[in-house]
Amino acid sequence: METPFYSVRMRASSGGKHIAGAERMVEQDEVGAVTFALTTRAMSAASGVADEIHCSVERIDPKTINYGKLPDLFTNEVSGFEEGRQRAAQLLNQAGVDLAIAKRAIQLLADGPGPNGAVMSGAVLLNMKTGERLEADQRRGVRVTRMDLSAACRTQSEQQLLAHGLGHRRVLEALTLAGKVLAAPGVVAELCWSDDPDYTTGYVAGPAIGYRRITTMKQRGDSKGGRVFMVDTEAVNLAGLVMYLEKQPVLFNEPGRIIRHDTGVITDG
Ligand code: WAQ
Ligand code: MG
Repeated sequence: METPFYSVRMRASSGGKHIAGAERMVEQDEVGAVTFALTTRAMSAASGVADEIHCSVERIDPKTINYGKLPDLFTNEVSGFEEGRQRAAQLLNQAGVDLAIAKRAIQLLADGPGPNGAVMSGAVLLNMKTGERLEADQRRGVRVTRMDLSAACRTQSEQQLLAHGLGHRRVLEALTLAGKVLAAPGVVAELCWSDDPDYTTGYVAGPAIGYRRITTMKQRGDSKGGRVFMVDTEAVNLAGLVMYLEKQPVLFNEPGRIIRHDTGVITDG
């Protein structure tokens, strides 16, 4: 019998406001340690003292898992957030999104995409042709879950990233999430930057361009951020896409390449 996997998910809130979330997909003997690690992390979240932490463990049938390769990673050094956002618009455009829609996506994150400029706990789904928002709940958005790296791929990827000075856990987490999103039917591009006021690096990712980090997407101290997935609604049915993003287990068993400086060359994978 194949070894079962378990989806371990954590979300923490303070006064009803989402402050932290993370997830892993691991084999049985790691469930205890991972639950401990995620809970500990929620208790020490920089964004506030959690008054509620939910940690869930769910068995995954190994036959339902999709396997894949992580996207290639590139870094764009920019001098400030204005240049960063300009670069993001160009990259989104390279990924296949019209400049006007790309700018709308950037503005959404700059303003805070939730009600009254709030940060969402999940992502915005944006119609890449019309700029129309497609997510059912604009407070929560769509949360991508059930993705991780195989143990061997994690070890390799961690070493690779560390060697390039990219050992911050956010990098591998974002790369993993982007990897699942890029493999989604109908997703043409993703735009992301953190809501953490001290973390200013963001990225643009697309099936055609890989994972393109941009060193500055906002000013330090700015606590807005989020994710926007740009969707070709002619290529996918919305319910199917949301189902894939929220439910389909995806495990990466092959690391991508790390290219220190983005030369603007588009790779084919
Ligand atoms: N599914 C959908 N959206 C999510 C998820 C998820 N699982 N997790 C977070 N988000 C959304 C939500 O709106 C957050 O406010 C926002 O993304 C940012 O999340 O290469 O750390 O975890 O140096 O703060 C990117 C660059 C870092 C990493 C992104 O995002 C690098 C980051 P955070
Ligand atoms: Mg955050």
